[in-house]
Amino acid sequence: MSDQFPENFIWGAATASYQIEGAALTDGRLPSVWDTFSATPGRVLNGDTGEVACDHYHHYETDIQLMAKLGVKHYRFSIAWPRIIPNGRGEINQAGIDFYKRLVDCLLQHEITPHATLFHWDTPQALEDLYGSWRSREMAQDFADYVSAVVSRLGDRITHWITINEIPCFTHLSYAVNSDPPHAPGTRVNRLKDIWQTSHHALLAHGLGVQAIRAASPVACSVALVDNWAVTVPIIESSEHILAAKKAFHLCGQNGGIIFPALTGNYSSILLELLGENAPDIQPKDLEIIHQPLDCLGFNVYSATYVRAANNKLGFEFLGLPKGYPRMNMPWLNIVPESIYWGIRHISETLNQPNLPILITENGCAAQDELNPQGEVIDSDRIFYLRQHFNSAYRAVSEGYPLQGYFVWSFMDNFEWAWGYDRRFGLVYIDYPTQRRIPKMSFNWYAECIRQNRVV
Ligand code: GCO
Repeated sequence: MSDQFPENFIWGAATASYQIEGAALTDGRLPSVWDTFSATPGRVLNGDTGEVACDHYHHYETDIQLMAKLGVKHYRFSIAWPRIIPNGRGEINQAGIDFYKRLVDCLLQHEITPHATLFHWDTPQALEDLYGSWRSREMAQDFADYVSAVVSRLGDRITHWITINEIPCFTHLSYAVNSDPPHAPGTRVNRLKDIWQTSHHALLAHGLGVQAIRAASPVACSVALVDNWAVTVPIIESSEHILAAKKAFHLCGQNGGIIFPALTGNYSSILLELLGENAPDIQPKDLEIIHQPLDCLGFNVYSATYVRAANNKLGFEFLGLPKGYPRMNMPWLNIVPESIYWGIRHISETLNQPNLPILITENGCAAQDELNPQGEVIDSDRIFYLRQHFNSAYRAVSEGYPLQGYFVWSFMDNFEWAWGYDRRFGLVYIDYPTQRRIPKMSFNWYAECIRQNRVV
């Protein structure tokens, strides 16, 4: 059991539109690339799609009542671009705006603060068809226009905005030749340069998006980017291995090519050198646009890589994991709770922004949840996972790092991308055939942590 977290520590839960909403063609929404992708045989496990998902579009009131029961005072969700501007650009769909108004009003009635992500991978299919979406620079401006449309209409009731969730996942994982399983649209781009160009366009969209939020918001608001930077953990906490982990953190391409430019205005020089002619084309002013002042940084973290000092040119080496290393129900979900602490410490120290508030915007795990004969889900493995990670967060807070809150992924089971409904990440179990919501044991455990404001 830890000591108490600071009094105003934010405890929340997170979801994303395509993963929970369903109602794929309701009230004027048009397909996103994920609708098309999941309708294509062989793309998503068991042929699952987000067409119905948790049908949150129709059950949002029940879901919010459950959130209130959980005791979270903050909820992170995402707004679906193809609900607001079904063709990606042009006409705004009032019914889409109205849905989010109802959702947010219901949250506010329950004294839950909304944190809205403006893009969580559901690119309008129309833009993919028009110009290959993120392969085109046009996307950045379309995104900014969409952001203005949303913020000018919902900014009276939402004051916590996140531009984009995890840039690598809808750029590199969506277009790279070797990504497995791929993400939508799953269009393979052969040139490395073209792949880096997609993430550059997404960064540009983020920068223009920040400007659009600040211009459109009728009230003062907080603006964040959510990233899943790669975390390097010293295998032993001695000065030599800590230094090695820090060097490795700097050298991860994913870090140098996403979070570095967003926070410093420059791609890491090491990455650019490494990429050579495969580096993206960067137009004058791009880096200035990308490097917008932020009020907060969102950190999505599930695992990490161990590093040790080594007698080689780099001064470090990444360590593979032994065969029996503990892992949750995903190939990449190795249990490395120190990821929370080191992820925060590296970013604060490396990027020289010691006071930029950080929120864990996602952490959680898939487990092989089953209903027992009494109709309960006793997910002690998820509790184990979360407890270790909460303790790591407590360490970061108690050492003075600017961690201000923690959103568990996910509030409820949902459509886990290429894994469909096969992997469950929720605190609430969804019985998909009946849409019944069943809080798991981890729900009760988290409720108690929130009540006591400490790890229990
Ligand atoms: C992510 C996504 C989530 C996933 C979660 C588990 O950030 O990867 O935001 O949509 O469902 O991470 O894989």
